[in-house]
Amino acid sequence: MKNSMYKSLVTCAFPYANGEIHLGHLLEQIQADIWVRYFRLKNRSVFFICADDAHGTAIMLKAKQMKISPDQLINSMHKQHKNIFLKFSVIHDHYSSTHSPVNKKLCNKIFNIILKKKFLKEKKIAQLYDIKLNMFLSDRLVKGVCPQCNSDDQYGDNCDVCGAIYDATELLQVTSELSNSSPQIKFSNHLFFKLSFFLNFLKKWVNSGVLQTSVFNKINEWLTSNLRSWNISRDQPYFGFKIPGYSSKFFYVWFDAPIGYLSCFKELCDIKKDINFDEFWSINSKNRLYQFIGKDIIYFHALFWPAILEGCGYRKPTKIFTHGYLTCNGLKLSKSKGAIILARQWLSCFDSDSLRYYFASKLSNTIEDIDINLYDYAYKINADIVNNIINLASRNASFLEKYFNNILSNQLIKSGIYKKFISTAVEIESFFEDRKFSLVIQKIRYLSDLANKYISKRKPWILIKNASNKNQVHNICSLGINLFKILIIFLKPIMPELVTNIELFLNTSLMWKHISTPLLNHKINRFSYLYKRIDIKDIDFFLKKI
Ligand code: NOT
Ligand code: ZN
Repeated sequence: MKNSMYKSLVTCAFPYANGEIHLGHLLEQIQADIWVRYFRLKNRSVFFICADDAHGTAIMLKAKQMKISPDQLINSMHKQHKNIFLKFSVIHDHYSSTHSPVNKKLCNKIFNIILKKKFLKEKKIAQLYDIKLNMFLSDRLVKGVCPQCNSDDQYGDNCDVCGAIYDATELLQVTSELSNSSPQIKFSNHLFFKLSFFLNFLKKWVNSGVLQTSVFNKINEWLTSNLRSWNISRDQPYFGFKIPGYSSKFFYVWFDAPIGYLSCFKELCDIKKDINFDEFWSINSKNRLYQFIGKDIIYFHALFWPAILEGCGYRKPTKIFTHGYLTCNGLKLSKSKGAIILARQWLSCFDSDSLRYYFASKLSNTIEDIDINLYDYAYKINADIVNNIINLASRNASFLEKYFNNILSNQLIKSGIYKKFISTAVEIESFFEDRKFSLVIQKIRYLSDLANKYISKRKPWILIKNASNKNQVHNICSLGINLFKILIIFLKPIMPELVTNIELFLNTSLMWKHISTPLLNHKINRFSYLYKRIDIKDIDFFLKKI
């Protein structure tokens, strides 16, 4: 079957509800949104969903620190996150929360299935316990001396210096990050998901082309070592869903978050009555499931998640698309490293389309990190968008307005350049399909340059001085606008706001199929849309401010 016959469901990883959306989140969301918009441009049926990841210790602590309830915190974050995605033209068909009643019900259902099928075992384990605060401490809430290399200031899961992986209880001179006291070791019963039970299934599944090669290699390493059972329970106090039948235990946030993919879609089905949950999630679904994630959460998505789905008889993802980290001048953009740029800070100085364009110019389908540089960003927007693309429209539009009443000529000049644009569409199409957006941008840049050179060479501003050339000028400028129109179709998934304005100017709405049908004898509107040039001073100002 052709791609276009299937329906697709696209997901992004769920942002935690304890912090604001930053450029790192946006990289993934914009990557997915461009792909989804490309599908829509081709009239393919696609749904795009996401949610806030609303549970866990970090959210509980953050709410406490803010002196509000976790519910208040996640509700206000949910509004904020939804709003900011809209401002970047990242439009989900549904944006939910893992704290929803639908997710609670589904978590219980899935838990009961895996319990009944004996995929769970109970085990007593030793954990660090903060006696001042009466709570167990997660790995990131303790620091101590590495048991292998003796480096101090290390977290409870692994050592930053020597790379050793250990249990938090093995750390030396350990202290609680919350109360600064020395934690005690305390025993507690926990529920473990027997991942090793799924070893053969996982080996086959990761080999079936669902992962990029580099991700596959990494996972394969994990699959050759023993798969450790996975603790899906947490002791109270915890903000999350209680495990049915275990009064003081909660589901670990990483148990209910992936289930959120299912429940978020279920909620969408309840909203839009014409989509069917089973049509997407039943084991023999022919529809596609594409999941965008960052490389830090591969383990959860390529091992636990498919194992849970397999264990409960649901379909598995068609593809998992992993991207690298976003860095700014080489620094990882994350709160812990301090090099964070918040989405809202971005909007205080720049627009959303320009970020989408710049990200696209950097994005490929690999897991390499993506380094951004704001001076490079300004240069690209000014050179590609303002000087090339917008200039192509404005210079041709000015003649059409002045001499031809904004009506395009009724014929298209037979020219190599038009054919070139049409034939490049085939390449661009395959770049979009493969998420090689940087190559899409390269081609757009090349074609817009070509189009401007074409116009410059024909010099309509000289030709028009002689009345007998009027027809020729009409044809040249109409071709210029038709070339521009094709570029705008290529840009539509990437810069939706700009393209909406351009569609008003062109007096038509554009789909992929319109690439090869030129606008002839067609009335366009007055060209008034200008894309703001970015001043280097704006960049200096922004960098000082953040
Ligand atoms: N909140 C997590 C994170 O690393 C991602 C959750 C992924 C989404 O930011 N759901 N699942 N699985
Ligand atoms: Zn060490």
